[in-house]
Amino acid sequence: MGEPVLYTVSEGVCTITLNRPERLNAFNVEQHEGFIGALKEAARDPAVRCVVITGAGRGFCAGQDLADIGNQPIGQIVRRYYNTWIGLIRSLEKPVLAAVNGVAAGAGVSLALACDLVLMAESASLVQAFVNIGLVPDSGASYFLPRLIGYHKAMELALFGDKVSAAEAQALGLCNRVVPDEGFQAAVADWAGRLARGPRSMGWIKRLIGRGLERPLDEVLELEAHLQEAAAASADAREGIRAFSERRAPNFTGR
Ligand code: T3D
Repeated sequence: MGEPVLYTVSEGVCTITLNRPERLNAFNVEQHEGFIGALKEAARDPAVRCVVITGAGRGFCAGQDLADIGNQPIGQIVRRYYNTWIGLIRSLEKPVLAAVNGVAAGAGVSLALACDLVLMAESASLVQAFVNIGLVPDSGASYFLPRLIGYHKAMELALFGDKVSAAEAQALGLCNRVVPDEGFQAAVADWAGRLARGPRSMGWIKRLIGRGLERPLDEVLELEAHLQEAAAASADAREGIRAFSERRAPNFTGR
């Protein structure tokens, strides 16, 4: 068995691959630790301009490894690992793209929903599997689901635990795009490349849209003013405005 998490950086795109394909990339402690380390490194490394999270083999992530459950108190595992990586994805000031190459279940769905953009391969699917084994949604599922699709649909998925096809996920608003399997890697590379060539303000846009969901209008207006000052002072904003007046495409550097 190889490393449970693979990490590469190329042309500004960091790709983090969950790599336990024989278990559909379900999380054990080693995979949690590798994933948390990878997210911290992606946040720290200035060469990383966007992050792609995907799975090896035919699955994206099947949530908790059920062969590994019960070795530690569940609340402790959820707080120490799942909650930590969900927080890291949300606070990472770089766009994070979930490339859902195959089935996602339980916390694997939460992982996709925590990302900023979600691309699904046509054959991929999502399963709110918690109820099927007598558990409750975790890793932010109860936060993301009703916000994305409303209370009743969230309840339907969470109470019945049925498989949702990629096409249905898109119709519900659980992913941005569905791509035919054969074109999936190219579509992921296209979006990741665009994000990696984007300006520094992309990270601040992520912070703003996230706060816009949660905070009252007056606070968000103030945060917009504050971050607009920061954005306007960035090298990328200077380049963007110069490029506009020179009628050419901007060359952003992420600073
Ligand atoms: O512990 C805590 O801290 C609590 C935290 C909980 C967070 C959670 O995520 S709870 C939810 C855990 N996940 C599940 O309940 C999902 C279980 N898996 C499934 O329901 C199905 O496998 C799928 C719907 C994901 C895929 O179905 P299918 O038919 O495409 O594949 P399969 O044949 O069921 O699975 C393929 C293999 O992966 C199989 O192994 P085998 O027989 O080839 O040796 C299967 O056992 C293994 N596998 C799939 N999911 C898991 C798993 N092994 C361990 N843990 C899994 N979650």
